[in-house]
Amino acid sequence: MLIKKQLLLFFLLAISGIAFADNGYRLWLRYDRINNQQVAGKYNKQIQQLYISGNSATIQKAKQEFTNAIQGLLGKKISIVNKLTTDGTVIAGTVASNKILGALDPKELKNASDEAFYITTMQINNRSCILICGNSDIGVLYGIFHFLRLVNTGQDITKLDILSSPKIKYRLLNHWDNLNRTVERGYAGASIWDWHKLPDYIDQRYIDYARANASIGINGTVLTNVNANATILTRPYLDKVAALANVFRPYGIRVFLTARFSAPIEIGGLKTADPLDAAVQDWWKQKIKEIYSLIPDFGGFLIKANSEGQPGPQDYKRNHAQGANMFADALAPYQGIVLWRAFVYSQQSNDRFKQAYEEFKPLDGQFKPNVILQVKNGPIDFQPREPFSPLFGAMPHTPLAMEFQLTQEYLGQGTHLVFEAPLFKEALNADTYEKGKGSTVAKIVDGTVDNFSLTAMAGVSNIGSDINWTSHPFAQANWYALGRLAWDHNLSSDQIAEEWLEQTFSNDRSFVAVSKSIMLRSRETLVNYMTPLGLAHIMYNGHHYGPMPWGNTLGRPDWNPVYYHKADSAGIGFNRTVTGTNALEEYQQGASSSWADSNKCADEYLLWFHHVSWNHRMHSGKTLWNELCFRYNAGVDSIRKIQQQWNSLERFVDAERFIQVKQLLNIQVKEAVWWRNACLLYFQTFSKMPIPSVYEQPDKTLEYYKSLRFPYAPGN
Ligand code: GCV
Repeated sequence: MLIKKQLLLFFLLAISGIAFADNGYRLWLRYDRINNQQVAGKYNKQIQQLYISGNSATIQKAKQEFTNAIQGLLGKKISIVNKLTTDGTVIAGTVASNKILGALDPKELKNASDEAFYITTMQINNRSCILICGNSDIGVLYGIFHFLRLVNTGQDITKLDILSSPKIKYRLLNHWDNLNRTVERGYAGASIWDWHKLPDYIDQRYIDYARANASIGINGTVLTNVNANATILTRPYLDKVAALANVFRPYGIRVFLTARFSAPIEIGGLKTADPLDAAVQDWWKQKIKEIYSLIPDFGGFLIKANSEGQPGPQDYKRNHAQGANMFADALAPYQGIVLWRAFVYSQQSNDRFKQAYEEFKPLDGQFKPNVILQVKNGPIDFQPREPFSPLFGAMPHTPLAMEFQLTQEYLGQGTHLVFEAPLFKEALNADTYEKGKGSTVAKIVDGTVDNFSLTAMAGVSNIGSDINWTSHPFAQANWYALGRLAWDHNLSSDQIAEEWLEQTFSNDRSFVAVSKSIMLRSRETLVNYMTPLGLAHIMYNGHHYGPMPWGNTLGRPDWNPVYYHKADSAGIGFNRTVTGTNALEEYQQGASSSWADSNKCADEYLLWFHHVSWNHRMHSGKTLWNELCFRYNAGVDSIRKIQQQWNSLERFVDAERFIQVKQLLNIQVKEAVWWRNACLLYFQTFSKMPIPSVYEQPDKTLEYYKSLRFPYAPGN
C-alpha cells in the first residue's frame, strides 16, 4: 500500500514537472520539458525543422544548442535540413550564407552591429517559417539563444519581428581569480580555471561557461585577478590561456588578461618598468606579439595600477595616461584594447570619494583611442548603495567603461539573496548632466553622449567551482542580469527577473509572481538592514563580512568604518558639501543640486553628503534617529517576510534548490538581526536615545557584537 502511494506521488510529481533534485549546474539553460500541453502543442507545430546555413564552429554550436534545447523542451529530435520542405521551418544564418535570408536583407540589420540579429516570421512558398538572421555567425548564435529564450519562457512565437543589437561593444566578466585557484572576494568555491591541468585537460565547465555567457551576450572574459601576477604572462601560462581561448572562440568570447605593471622586472629581467623607457616599451611589444601569435583574437589588458599596493606609472613619476598609452601603442596593431581601472585612492585627498576624479579628470583627452577607463559604479567601493561615480559626468574626451560587482563582497557575500539588477539600473539611470539633462550614466557608457564607439561594461565575476557556479542559487541571476543589461540597458529589472526565474525555476504564474517580488525587493531590504540612509563601508575590516561600524584601528583613516559615518554626539554622516570636503563639486550642477541641501536631499543619500543631527527632521517627519531605527527594523521585517514567502513556494521548486535557499534565508535573517542590533547599539552610544519600544530590542550587548571574530571568512 505504502509503495503504491509512493509511486502515485512520484507519478504526480513527474507529470507536474517538479524534478526531485536540481543541482543548479544548468543555470538558466535547463531546457526541461514544457508541461503546458497547449503551449507545447503550438510549439510542436511551429518548430519542426532547422535549416541553418554555414559551417563555422559557431554555426555548429548554434545547431547543437538548438537541437539539444528542442529535444529537452519538446521532447523531439529536430531534423536538420538544407531546404524548405514544410511548415515550421526555422531558417537561420547570415544574409550572405542563405538565399532566403539574402532576399530578406533587412535594412535595419545592415546598419546594426556585427553581433546583431533579426528574428521574423513569414510565409515562404506557402510555408510558415521563422527566420533568424545574423550579421555574422555569432549574430546567428545570439539569435538562436534569443529564440530559445522566447520558447523557454513560453512566449507567443506566431508573429515575431525582433531586431536586436548590443548597446555596448565589450560585455565582460572580470574574474578576480588567482593562479593558485583562490578567488579574491569569491564565495562560490575555487577558481574554475584549473591552471595546473591546462592546456591539456579541457574541463566540460569551460564549455558550459562559454555557452552560458553567449546565451546572455557576454563576449569577453578577463581570466585573472586585477591584483595581478606576472606569471600569467610567461609562455607556459600563455599556452594555457590559449587553450581556453580556443574553447571560447566559437561562442564569440575573447579572452583578456590582467597585466602586472612591473612584469618587465619580474619576468623580463629589466631594471625598471618605467613606461617611457624604450627597453620597457619594447619588452611589452614583444610580449604582446607573442600573445597574439598564440591567441589571434586576444582582447587586451585590464590594468589596476597604483592602487592598493599595485605597481604603476606613478612609481616612475609618470601619470596614468602615460602608463596606459604604453600598453595601447603595443596593442593597437592587433586591435587590442586597454581597460585601465580608475579605482585609486592614495592618501593625498581629504576624501577618498574625490580621489579618482582628482587623479583622472586632469588626464581627460590624454589617453590613446584604444584605452577605455574602467570606473566602478560608485566613488567608493561597491557599497549596497552609492551615488554614481562623478567621473561618469566628467570625462567627455575619454571612453568610460562601467564596472559592477557581481560577487557580493559588501552585499552579504555568499549567503544573502540580493538581486543586483535594481542596483545596476539605479546607477545606469542616474543623470550626470554632462551634456545637459538626459546625459544618463547609461548613455555615457554606451557612447551616445560623447560619441564613442569603444564601449564596455564589466561585472566582477561571482563564479566558482561550486556545482551551481555561484553558491547561492539566486546569485546566478546577477550574472544573468549583467549580460542582459550590457546587451540592452533599457531592459527593466522586472523583465530580467521574470525571464531568469522562468528559465531557471518555473513558468508557473503564482511562483513567478511571488519569487519576482522577492527578487525585486531584495536589494532595498539589504540596504535597510545594513546601510540605510546613505551609510557606507561599515563592514568588518579586511574580509568585509558582518558589521563593524566601530572599526577605527587600521593605519589609514579611510580603511576604517568610523571614517565613513563620522558619528559623534552632534550627529552622523559625511559632510561633502561646501562646508565639508566639497566632493559634490565633482558633479555637474544639475546632478549635485538634488543632494546639496540636507533638507531636500533624498533619504537614501543623506548620510553620503551630510553630517546631520540626531534630531534632523526627515521627509517622513521622524527624527533621524527614529528613522534609522525604523529602517533597520524595516530591513529585518522585510527579510523575514521574504523568508515566509519562499517557504510558501515549496511545491513549485525541486527539493534540492528549495532547501538550499531556505537554509540560506535562515542565515540571512539571523545576519540581518545581527546587523541591525550591532549598528543601532553602536550608534546609540552617540545619539543617547532609546530604540523606540515599538521595535524589537537587541537581545545581546554591543560588547558581544564587538567581540565576534571571523578569521577565516571566505574570499579575503
Ligand atoms: C581586487 C576592493 C576589494 C579588493 C579589490 C579592490 C579592487 O578594495 O576589497 O579585494 O581588489 O576593491 O577593486 O581592485
